[in-house]
Amino acid sequence: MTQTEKTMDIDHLIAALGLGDRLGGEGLAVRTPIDGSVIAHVAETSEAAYDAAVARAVAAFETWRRVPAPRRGELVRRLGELLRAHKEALGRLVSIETGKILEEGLGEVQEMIDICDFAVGLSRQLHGLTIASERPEHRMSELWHPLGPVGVITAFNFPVAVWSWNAALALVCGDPVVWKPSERTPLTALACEALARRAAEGLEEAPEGLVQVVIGGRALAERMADDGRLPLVSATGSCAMGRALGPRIAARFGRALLELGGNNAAVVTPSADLDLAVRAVLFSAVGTAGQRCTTTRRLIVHESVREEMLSRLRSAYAQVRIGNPLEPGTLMGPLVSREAYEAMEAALARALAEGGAVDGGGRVLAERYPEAWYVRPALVEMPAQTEIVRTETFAPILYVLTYRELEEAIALNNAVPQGLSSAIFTTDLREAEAFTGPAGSDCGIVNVNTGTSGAEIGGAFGGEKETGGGRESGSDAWKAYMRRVTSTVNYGRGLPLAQGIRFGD
Ligand code: UN1
Repeated sequence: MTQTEKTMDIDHLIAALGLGDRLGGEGLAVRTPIDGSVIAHVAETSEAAYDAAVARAVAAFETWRRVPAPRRGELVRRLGELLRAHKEALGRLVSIETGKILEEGLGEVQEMIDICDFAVGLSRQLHGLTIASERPEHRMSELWHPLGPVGVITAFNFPVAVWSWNAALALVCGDPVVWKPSERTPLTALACEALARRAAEGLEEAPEGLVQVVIGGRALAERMADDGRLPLVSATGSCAMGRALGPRIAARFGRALLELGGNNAAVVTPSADLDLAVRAVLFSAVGTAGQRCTTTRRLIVHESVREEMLSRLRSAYAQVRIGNPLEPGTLMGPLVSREAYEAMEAALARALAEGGAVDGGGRVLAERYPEAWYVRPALVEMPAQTEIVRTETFAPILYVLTYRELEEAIALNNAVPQGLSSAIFTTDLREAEAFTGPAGSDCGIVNVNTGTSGAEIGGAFGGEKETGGGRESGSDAWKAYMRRVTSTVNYGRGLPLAQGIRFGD
């Protein structure tokens, strides 16, 4: 695609998605990783504008929390319809802003549509409990009420889906959303804000300020972490980001929902269906150019199938078409930035120094795209799980380790600081159950015969240890966006006290 074509394409997308009013001027330059060119300028949010945005969210909460939850669901239903109508344009913009292939850009929008559908159903199912009281003529119950404005901080790699997991739930739970997207991907965020605004138009009960985007970097994230008007801050990004923000949120007794790094392993056992395992590992290791928090970064393969698995993987890797993510047939687009490329190169150098055998890596397409960072994915055979293997590098590097006994594989899987996702490839029921059981993988996501990435929205998404412990998206993740009330009602005339205490009678 030539420069002119791409510019026209962007203008067309900006018009189609209705995000024009926040663009232009001297603000932040937004570049596409596809060729490194500047595609737009976006104004950063000043301190005063941020304060005004949160004040609007606080005011919106006053109204929104009184709107019946199924009517709140109507807003999210409308948002889902608009996302359906704009899937092509938004998916394309996701690809342009992140560099992920179009198929994945569209998949990301589908993930948003799915969570909207989920949240609409949820809006009629924010169920509490009835609890047996120990006292006569008493009823105990648990109620769930809206919490307040939610701060959402998202990363470049899933610029809109992760927001939607938070926003769709927050909105039906009665909470306005103040969203700080990655500085690299403000356009898709502004597009979502515009769609959410349109969804609210015509819905009488919806106040202004339910969904607002604020643009900025670390200082803005810290301001949100410190802001007592945001009872919940949901942040997705690196472990370092979580380490910086988590204690600040805790210091004011705010709630943090953290979804941080992953260092996900796939265990390939002697009984594995290798055709399936190769395809699954390829998608999870190479997809999104290794820039998912769920990317497979470690392959723990049984010694008896190691050679077979590796030779099949090598030929699969050789067939991966690397290039412009908007072109049909491309499987791997660029890394997001020069820094990402340098981090990959540094990791490969360290792997070499730690005894690894590196196959792949290195820059490609530099002549065609001098300002962009396309790389070959790397397979790295390691003698042991050394320090670099235990480190998350956001790039398509797959470290290969060997094991003999399943316990050893499970121990290797667990011996990293992160605990997001994991997978085992086996047709042996005992092995599958051992891996998914209480003494198995210590991750939040534990899969059998499917890869570590590409989770559906219906399950709770998140992980343990340095991954941060938060759960977003499906299952009962909605409870994080509400406050729990335990209520005891005495419908008798006496005053029996709990624990049988008699007090002055
Ligand atoms: C992320 O990389 O932060 O499971 C989210 C997956 C996607 C979400 C990844 N559904 O790979």
